Amino acid sequence: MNATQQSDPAQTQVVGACPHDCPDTCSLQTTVVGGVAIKVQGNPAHPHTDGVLCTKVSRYTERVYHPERLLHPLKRVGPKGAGQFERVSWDTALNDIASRLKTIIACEPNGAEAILPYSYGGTLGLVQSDSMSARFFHRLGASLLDRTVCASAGCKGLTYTLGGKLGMRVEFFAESKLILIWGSNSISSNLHFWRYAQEAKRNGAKLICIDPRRSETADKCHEHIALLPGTDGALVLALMYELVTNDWLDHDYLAQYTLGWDAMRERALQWSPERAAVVCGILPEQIRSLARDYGACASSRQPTAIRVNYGVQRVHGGGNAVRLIASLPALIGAWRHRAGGVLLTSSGNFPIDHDALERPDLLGSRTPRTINMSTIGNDLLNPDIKALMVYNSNPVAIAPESAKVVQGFSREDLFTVVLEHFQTDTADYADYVLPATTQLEHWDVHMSYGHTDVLLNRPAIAPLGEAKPNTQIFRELAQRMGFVEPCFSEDDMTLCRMAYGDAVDFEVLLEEGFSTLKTEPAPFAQGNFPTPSGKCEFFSERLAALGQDGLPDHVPNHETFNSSSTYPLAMISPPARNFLNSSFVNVQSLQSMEGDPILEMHASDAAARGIQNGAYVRVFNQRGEHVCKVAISKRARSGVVNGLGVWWRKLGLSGTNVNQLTSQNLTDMGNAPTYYDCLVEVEATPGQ
Ligand SMILES: Nc1nc2c(c(=O)[nH]1)N[C@H]1C(S)=C(S)[C@@H](COP(=O)(O)OP(=O)(O)OC[C@H]3O[C@@H](n4cnc5c(=O)[nH]c(N)nc54)[C@H](O)[C@@H]3O)O[C@H]1N2
Ligand SMILES: Nc1nc2c(c(=O)[nH]1)N[C@H]1C(S)=C(S)[C@@H](COP(=O)(O)OP(=O)(O)OC[C@H]3O[C@@H](n4cnc5c(=O)[nH]c(N)nc54)[C@H](O)[C@@H]3O)O[C@H]1N2
Ligand code: SF4
Ligand SMILES: [Mo]
Repeated sequence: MNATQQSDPAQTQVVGACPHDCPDTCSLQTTVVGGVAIKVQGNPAHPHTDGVLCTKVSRYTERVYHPERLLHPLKRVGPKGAGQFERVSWDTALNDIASRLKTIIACEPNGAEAILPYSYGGTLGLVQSDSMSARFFHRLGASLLDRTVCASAGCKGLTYTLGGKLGMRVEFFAESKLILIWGSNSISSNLHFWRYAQEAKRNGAKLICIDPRRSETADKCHEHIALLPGTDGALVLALMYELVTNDWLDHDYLAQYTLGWDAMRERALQWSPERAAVVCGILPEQIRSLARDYGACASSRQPTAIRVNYGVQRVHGGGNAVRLIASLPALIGAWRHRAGGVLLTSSGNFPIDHDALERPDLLGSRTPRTINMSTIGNDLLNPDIKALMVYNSNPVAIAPESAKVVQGFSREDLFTVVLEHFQTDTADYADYVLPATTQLEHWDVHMSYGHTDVLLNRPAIAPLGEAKPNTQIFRELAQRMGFVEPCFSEDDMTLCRMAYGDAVDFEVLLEEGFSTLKTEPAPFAQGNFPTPSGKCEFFSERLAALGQDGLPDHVPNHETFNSSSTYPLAMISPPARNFLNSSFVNVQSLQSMEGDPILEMHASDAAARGIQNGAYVRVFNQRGEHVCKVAISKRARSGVVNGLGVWWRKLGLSGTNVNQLTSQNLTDMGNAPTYYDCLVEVEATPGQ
């Protein structure tokens, strides 16, 4: 089918791409009647999507035509946070924003560095995320943002060990005989991988889930290992111990294609299953059995695969945990088979021309400071940040340690502009809120971090109200700032073509809507790791040169689980299935499916506190408190509570969400947040 097809003249099918921060990057097919999108479905012609979308995006029209969609620029008229705004024209808003920015630049000793962009994964489109916006901020000389809030610990770990953000191709999981699903609730957050895993299961594969939570995915696996959060490193070291002591190793692979094996083996031999079991809160026999399954591959040459996801790296030792997990396939030579190895992210395959899109050359000789988005709570306490421009993100809801974040956003001397679809928790603190288009209303081009296809998004409908694409908003602001460089007048189609340059045939994208990158089926079958040594690096010279441990190790949590401490429960806050981070929380049908903000709790932990199923509880620690409804459930193991996230604060039970409790402590690598490294106590609220 053509990317835009009209069989019935009144009805058009438009092929697009899902913009959300999800590894699946589905191909969308939108049915448009009389200029109105009536249905968004999965494109049956795109193999990974296979005609299926998740529940959230199959309701995308509810989000696009939501009665509370922002359709006009707004100016704040009440106190920050109160959400009182009045409608203004685009001219008024943009002229005022430009003049405020000019004043800040002129008054500040550090000029434009007082301006900070803040953006993340509202859309993963290469054009609507960082093209015109990046050019604008580079031209200004604004502070740079370190975009660490999700994946940087794991990506660093993966890159030190394998050399890049690379791994198995997702479709080959269908041929694997053993799949470890590690820190991933795939049914909820990586549905189209799960479909390949199901195919493998039907062909006799064994599926083992490693996750503190008994997730929907764990329910459907053959085995579930419910370790304590942040103890994956200890588990891997003990697996290595078992692989070594039983000689379930591919000696040839280790000798030819790895670096630092002798030292790695010595370290692993410090970790008997008994020792690791105490740290992980599981039984030694569970570790032995997992090692037997994994090691069986070395002798039988059966393809053995690991789907590790970002859930393992939101703790202090997240980078080291990913280094250790990514090392495992080399021990048994799993990389020899295309259906063996590990996949965390496939994003390193995409030949994106970031320099053309983002134009860092516009900085000239200036070297602005870099601000870490994960510590925005602390960063904003610095009065040197005078203006904040937020797009594609909802930091007041998603950043850790919300009390500090709210305090920063409340600063009277901070000028805040938010580009949004909705009046989010963050938009409530804006001086100006600017209405942005959704994926059905703009052009974009996409990569994926879960498969290897490039996708094009065609607009299906005209922009609603006065909404404009992010690119257009920054173009118009650039004009008002007096930026005359030709790159500020390039249109979205030019930017779409520029994203991959000659590396991808744009005509194929226009015709089909997607195009598959050519990659090696078994990229590391004969080494060829893109590391400095060309080998899988157990030992990293690059880390050692930074004064760090060159070998991966188990790095304990900042907030180590201890049943006798003041805060004796470990809280993790993985995604609620029907939300995507804080997106979709305001879509009524999806919110109804989730009900209230839920805290899953093991029966023994609830009983010890006199808490009944369905009770409203106070979850608290030294950083704050948050009210949730308790679900006494087998999904929680003892000692761990699961606060399903990420609600809008104002739609929760107490005007807060789980991030009221999380800390701004960072990971061992990548300066990322440690959302799942968080101790709390729980008590029934009065009257329960
Ligand atoms: N429905 C839905 N889908 C999503 C998202 C969403 O919010 N909702 N978010 C999207 C985003 S931004 C991302 S980054 C991706 C990936 O998002 P991920 O963060 O990988 O999310 P999950 O797949 O839920 O996997 C996290 C799993 O890790 C488990 N976990 C927590 N701590 C640990 C630990 O210390 N060790 C181990 N082994 N497991 C742990 C949690 O219980 C959970 O089941 O998903 C994307 N997809
Ligand atoms: N406690 C806890 N906190 C977490 C996590 C967790 O597991 N637990 N997960 C973390 C992770 S993995 C991530 S990735 C972050 C995600 O954090 P964010 O990237 O901030 O994601 P969202 O909360 O979905 O907010 C995205 C916002 O962008 C807006 N948006 C979408 N498209 C566009 C557009 O085209 N233009 C503009 N201007 N706006 C648009 C949406 O309306 C939405 O409000 O959250 C992190 N926070
Ligand atoms: S599964 Fe992921 S990529 Fe596919 S429609 Fe849902 S959110 Fe989008
Ligand atoms: Mo994420």
